[in-house]
Amino acid sequence: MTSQTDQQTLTELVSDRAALLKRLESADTSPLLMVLVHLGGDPAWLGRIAPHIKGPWSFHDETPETLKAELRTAVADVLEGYAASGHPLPLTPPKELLPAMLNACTGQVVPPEYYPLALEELDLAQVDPKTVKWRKEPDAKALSDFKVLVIGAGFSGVALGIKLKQAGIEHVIIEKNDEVGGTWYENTYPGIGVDTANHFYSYSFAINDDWNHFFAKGPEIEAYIKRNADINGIRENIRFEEEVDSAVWDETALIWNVEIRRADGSTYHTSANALVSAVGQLNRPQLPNIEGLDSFGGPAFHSARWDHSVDITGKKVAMIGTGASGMQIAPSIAPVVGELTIFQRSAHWAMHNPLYFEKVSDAKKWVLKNIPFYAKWFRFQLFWSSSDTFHDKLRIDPNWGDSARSLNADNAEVRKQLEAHIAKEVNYDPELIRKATPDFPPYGKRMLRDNHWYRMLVRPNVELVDLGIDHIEPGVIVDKGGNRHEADVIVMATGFQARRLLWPMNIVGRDGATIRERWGEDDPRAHLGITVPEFPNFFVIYGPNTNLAHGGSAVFHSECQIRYIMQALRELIETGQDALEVKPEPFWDYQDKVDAAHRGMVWSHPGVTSWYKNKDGRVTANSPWRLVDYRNLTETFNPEEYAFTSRADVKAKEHTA
Ligand code: N01
Repeated sequence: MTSQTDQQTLTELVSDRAALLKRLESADTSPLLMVLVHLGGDPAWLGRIAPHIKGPWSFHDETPETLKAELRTAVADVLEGYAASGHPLPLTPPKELLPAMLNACTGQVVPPEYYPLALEELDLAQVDPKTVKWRKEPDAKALSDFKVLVIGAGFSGVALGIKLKQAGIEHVIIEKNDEVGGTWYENTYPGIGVDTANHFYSYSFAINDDWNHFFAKGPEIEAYIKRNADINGIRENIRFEEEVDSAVWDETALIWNVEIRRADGSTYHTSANALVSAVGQLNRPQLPNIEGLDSFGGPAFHSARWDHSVDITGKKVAMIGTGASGMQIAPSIAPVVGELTIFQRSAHWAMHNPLYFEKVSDAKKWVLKNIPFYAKWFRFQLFWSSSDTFHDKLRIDPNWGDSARSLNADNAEVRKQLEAHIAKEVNYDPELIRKATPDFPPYGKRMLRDNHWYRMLVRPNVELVDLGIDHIEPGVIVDKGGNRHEADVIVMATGFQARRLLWPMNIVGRDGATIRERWGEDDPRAHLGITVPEFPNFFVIYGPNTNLAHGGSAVFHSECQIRYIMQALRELIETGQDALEVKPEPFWDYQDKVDAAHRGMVWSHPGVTSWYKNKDGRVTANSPWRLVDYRNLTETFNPEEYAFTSRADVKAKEHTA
């Protein structure tokens, strides 16, 4: 239950007061307090409980049991009051209380610049504020003549499909797999899961109060995407097992001509007015270039192409790579395999979170489902817990003394806590501490969740090798120290070709410009991460400089991009223009701003090597912005930053020529 609770449901909810009070025992204090103040409007409760909420996670709550019991009673009272009076529940809390509520909800100070974002994320009035509405009834022909081709039916492609359908814009989604889900369909490695809390890592327009875990495993997320595709009838627009080979902009017709390859190798052509890439940055596996890999002889596969026909039980498994994927795989397979040898090129930081392994109890699910507004406040609390509060910890303080190990005082404090965690988890083994502790500041690479990685390292059947791989021979991996490690299976958790964004597609824009020429092998750039000069009516979701590495949720980011793209499409359809193209000035101005911002962030730190940077050291993958900044940057499509063309203009030009 969220907001538009009908009278009958409310009456049922309060019909057994004792049962309701019992059920409320499973509620977390912070969102329950928000429900009370929202519905009851009494700020005194904030004053009483807020001092006990020490931070945004439920485990930061130190409210005494007696006070919690009072809170539950008050919530029951207020719900009973509404049930008895027949008054509808207010959709929004008293406006003047919102700042104090947000602060109490998160146990921190939420600055005013976050209020619009908070209201949007909370969507208390249930109007889906990120959905783009027509400003005037679109001309029927203009609308029916306009077609969008979306590449990819993953988390973002499905969301865009939903928004296009709602707007009545004709579209087709080309998906290379035989199912929706993208990343969550392709990655099936043991332990696959998300490290952003799911009640936030999900569509803002499809809040799910049924997650089984606070950090769900892959199949549950895949099922969520499928469910949303089904509920919204998205499948009928998807062409499965087809891949876009090339897309060429027709400068006369002002359309994209797209060549598509079917699974059987045959091809066909189609056209679209607008082209949207929803393939993301992490779609094409990066295989390591190691001498002799081809001669290994046994099964060797990438983490995103897990070969389930290979039984690893009791086998000698070698895993290369210790990033987000490796960190989930190794602890999941270590108890099953005979020996696990992990080849680590660099150690990664991983943070402990007490909720990481916790299941959402049925009792908690009941609260999420049935207590009005609770799920929304819970989502906002998680947004805050996982997002911009970390950003300052990633900024380089030019006067900081210990600059090789940390960036600033906050960052140093994080490092201290992480080091203490590692030491405890590896039983204070000095050799393991040395190997497992990164030599760069925290957040230099994605901060991982400790998936029992460190305690896995002390298992007798696990060896962590940090000498680097020299070469591979049949059945053996030889490290740079000359040590020979026998292996039956190699797992390559070696990441993706993020810098070669959109590869292997051939995208050809105006005047024959190709994306590969413009971006090279490793320098993708786009205005707001979305649009590219010389490539009219072309949009990228999860494009250059939009990867989130300080916190937040990729879903949040893609929703910002989708809103912007939908506004751009609206601009075309409503104004009768046929093409839009970002002007060079705003594009380059944005590039300069991104680069300048990155110079002060951890990813530019000289001690950090990662796929975030290209060979020239420019950070191409990550967003330097806080979520609130990016939301504000993309909130409103600015037509002044774009050049518009119509077919009539083209004809007139041809005529003149
Ligand atoms: O890939 P990675 P990933 N020889 O690039 C090493 C998302 N994700 O698949 O650190 C030896 O992070 C490489 O070493 P180094 C998330 O956005 C999310 O793990 O470069 N080693 C590194 O250790 C993430 O950021 C989730 O020195 C080689 C590892 O391989 C992104 O996907 C789960 C090597 C690659 O790590 C990518 O994560 C999974 C070589 N030749 C993924 N080449 C969750 O939400 C590379 N490495 C939980």
